[in-house]
Amino acid sequence: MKTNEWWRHAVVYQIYPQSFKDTNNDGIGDLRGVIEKLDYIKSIGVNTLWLTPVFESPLIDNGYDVSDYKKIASDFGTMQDMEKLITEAHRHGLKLIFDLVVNHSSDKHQWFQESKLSRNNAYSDYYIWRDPRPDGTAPSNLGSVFGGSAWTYVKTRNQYYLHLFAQEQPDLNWDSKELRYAVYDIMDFWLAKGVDGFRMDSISFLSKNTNFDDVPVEDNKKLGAYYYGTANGPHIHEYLQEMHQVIYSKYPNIMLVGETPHTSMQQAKLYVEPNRKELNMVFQFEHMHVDYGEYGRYSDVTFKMSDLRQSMARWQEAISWNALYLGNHDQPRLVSRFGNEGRYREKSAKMLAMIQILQKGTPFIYQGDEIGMTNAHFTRLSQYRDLEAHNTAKFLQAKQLSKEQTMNFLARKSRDNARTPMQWQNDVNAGFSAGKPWIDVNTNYDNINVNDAQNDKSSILTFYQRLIALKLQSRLTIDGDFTLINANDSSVFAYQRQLGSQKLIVLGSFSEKKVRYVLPKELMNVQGKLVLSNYQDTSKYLTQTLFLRPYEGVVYLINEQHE
Ligand code: TEU
Ligand code: CA
Repeated sequence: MKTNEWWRHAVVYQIYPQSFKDTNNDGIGDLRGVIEKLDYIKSIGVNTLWLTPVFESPLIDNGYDVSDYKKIASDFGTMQDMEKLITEAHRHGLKLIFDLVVNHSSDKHQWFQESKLSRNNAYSDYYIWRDPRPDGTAPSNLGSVFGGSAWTYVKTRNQYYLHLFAQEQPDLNWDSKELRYAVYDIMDFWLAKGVDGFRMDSISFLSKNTNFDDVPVEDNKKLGAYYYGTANGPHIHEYLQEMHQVIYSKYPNIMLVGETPHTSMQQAKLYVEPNRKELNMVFQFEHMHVDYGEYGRYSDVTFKMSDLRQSMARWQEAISWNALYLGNHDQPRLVSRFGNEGRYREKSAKMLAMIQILQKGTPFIYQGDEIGMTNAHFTRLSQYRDLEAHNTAKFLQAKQLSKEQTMNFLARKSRDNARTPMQWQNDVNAGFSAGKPWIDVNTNYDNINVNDAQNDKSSILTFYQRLIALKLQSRLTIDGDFTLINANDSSVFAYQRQLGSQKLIVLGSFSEKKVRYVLPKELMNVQGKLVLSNYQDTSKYLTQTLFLRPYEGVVYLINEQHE
């Protein structure tokens, strides 16, 4: 493996600092809290950290609205804290990637403060401004992610500016070369300090169709979806290749992972083909849409395993290298969404981890999933902190949904489910903070916490440690080909990884019942040895027919050269 391809052997732990560990009792997690927990993070077996944004920000969107890309938000700490974190992470043998949010900045960024003043100053075209329509209304019918129009009027310029997200998140104009090179300068600033790469936020929106004509409006909406004409626009690959050329020429050993919402497989291939020199991998969203309902993400639709399996397998077979994830700070807790957070929480969390991590690509583990943290089950709207939750509640109530239904949709799918404080021990505020946490702690910290998990050989944490060790120990699990097994089985998600004469058979039951599972004929009478299971007494050798218990996950190794 070429040294600069370390990301093929990376297992990444995503930290949401605001909710990770608070060391100065203001109820907000901070960088010193991350430093304090590096030993724990290392003990999981991961080798790379991804930190969500900690730069100066009004925190309208919890840091995804940056007002100074080269300063640390005082809520999270100081530049010295960050420099210490970089040093300490490396001392622990951990790479560290930052979250670069450059599709948009905060409206409090100095660039925007200047840009909105006039049509001809140095920053006038750092953002996307358009004249009002003759009747004074917005330039187009584009809606924004968080609800409402994607356009906001500014009197001083007598123009509207574009914001795909909140109005406090004006989109940067990537058609401006000065702006692009100002972003590369920010990347250089952090790479020079030793950062090992970036997760690039909303990167598929950087280049837009700039005519901004009206877009189609779905029947239950008043405005057009934010991704029409804005995702995977005309110059996106040109800009990423320019970024690659500028950045990699000076820092050849970094990792760039793009978050690419609303990106098809064909488009994703263009981002990750190595010889195109754009990104190493992308977070795509197809498998995150398997439980969308008539109002999109917020719904009470339960996913079908067959849809999840089909989507993940499609991307495994079509894309050379995938970012593997089932949860993050934008998604509900994976054990609640795809597993069973009640009786089979432990079994299903382990099985899901196995199915995710042993696929081909770089696994991303979100803080708390390694101990099986669940959705928050908030019962009051006032418990939610995410602007998306509050905007969604308004939207759903305008659609005449009952309060119960609205609260049910939020409880199942809100991003705040993944943003409740990390549960360290069975103590006040789960050991996260001695102050009042910025968001309620999940009430189940008494039996779901790191401390208990570390003292329990059969914990989800212990299983993650063994699973990550298995993932990293051989070329089979890194480079082996992926093939689905029994692609239509109603309960079991099964696949094999193959490299030369070695095969790894991975089987995960998504059923709460015991199921009978018969291996396909091509796997008849082969010698398979058990390497991992989430039950104690799984048979040591692969048999033709298996009886998988509720959420049973098993991994067998076949060495065909012994045949
Ligand atoms: O999310 C980009 C994105 O696609 C959003 O639509 C995301 O899928 C949505 O929040 C799900 O409901 C990135 C960040 O991950 C997210 O936290 C930010 O809110 C967003 O960009 C704006 O920076
Ligand atoms: Ca703090």
